[in-house]
Amino acid sequence: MITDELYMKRCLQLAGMGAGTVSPNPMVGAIVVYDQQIIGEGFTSPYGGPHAEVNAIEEVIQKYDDAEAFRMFKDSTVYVSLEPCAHFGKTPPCADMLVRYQFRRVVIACQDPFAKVNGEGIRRLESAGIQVTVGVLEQEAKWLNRRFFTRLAYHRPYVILKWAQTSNGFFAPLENTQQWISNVASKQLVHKWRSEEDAILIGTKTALIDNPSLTVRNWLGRHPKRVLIDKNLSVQADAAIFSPDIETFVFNAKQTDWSSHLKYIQLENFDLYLPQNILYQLHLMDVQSLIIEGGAKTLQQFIDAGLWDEARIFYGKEMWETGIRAPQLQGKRREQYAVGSDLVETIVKY
Ligand code: AOF
Ligand code: ZN
Repeated sequence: MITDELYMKRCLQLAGMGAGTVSPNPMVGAIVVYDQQIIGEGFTSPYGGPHAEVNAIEEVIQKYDDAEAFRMFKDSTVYVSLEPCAHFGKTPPCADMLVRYQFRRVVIACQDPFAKVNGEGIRRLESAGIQVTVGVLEQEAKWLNRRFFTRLAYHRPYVILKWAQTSNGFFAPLENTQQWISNVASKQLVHKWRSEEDAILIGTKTALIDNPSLTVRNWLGRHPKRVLIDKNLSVQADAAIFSPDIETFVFNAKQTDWSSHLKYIQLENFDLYLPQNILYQLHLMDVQSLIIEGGAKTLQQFIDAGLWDEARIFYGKEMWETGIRAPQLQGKRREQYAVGSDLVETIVKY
């Protein structure tokens, strides 16, 4: 006997296939189950495209003729990892479509907090006489879409801090150098991480010293938008972060200028509430997640403001006598794993 949880697990797997392409939409997975068999699977199409439920149902319609599909739907259950939408956005309401096909039952992992949905999808299904179950693998579904839920709850992007340090807690041996992630597997992992977030941020010093391009090269995926903190515009035009293929947002105290791929955003009272102001501006641009790759000062500013959700730390084997101390973080969950020759730790704040 296949349980609701097992079917929902498949929905979460399908949802994850939209990672890096659906934002700022949530990643959603859906399946159609008839006579204990999955007859259609779908996940959210790249941003602006059809929702998961539409793709799952479309797969069934492709396989059977219309009359046959319609007959099966009346005895089928739809499993979906987020409440079906009830609004006309870029696509028509999924809840209305499920009602139209007269599905017998709909199982939902969690409610959609988006103001235009927020329980209305569930109400529509129920008032049409469809049997609805809500809350199957709810925590897992919320974790998967933590970026989406953070945006709706706090009106800011989900923030991931990333850095490398020595095993004895040094971030850099002295001013103007940095601990490098050297092994191939770790580098690839970092590029995969970049491809999963909407934007990537560094501070002035990191741009000047490391000259990173912040692109995704060792993994197949989209480049995040690049964000640079550069109060006095001291990073030169030929810096790798300014390469013309990708947009770069430069938060500074001097000018606003959107005329090229370099978008300069001037902040008044630059040093006052800097992390808050940056996150708010990014939120207005639909940036739903941000990975911060240093350096020490930038990371510390976000930590001091309490504006982080997750940290991913690489521990190298070196032991230095002195240097710049890496940040210390308190989190509710900590997990460690080995990658290549490195140890990686994930700290989740809540
Ligand atoms: C679903 N299934 O697969 C997703 C949903 O502009 P639209 O039409 O794409 O709507 C975007 C909103 O729809 C988004 O903010 C979220 O509330 C919901 N996403 N809903 O039924 C899906 N991705
Ligand atoms: Zn929908």
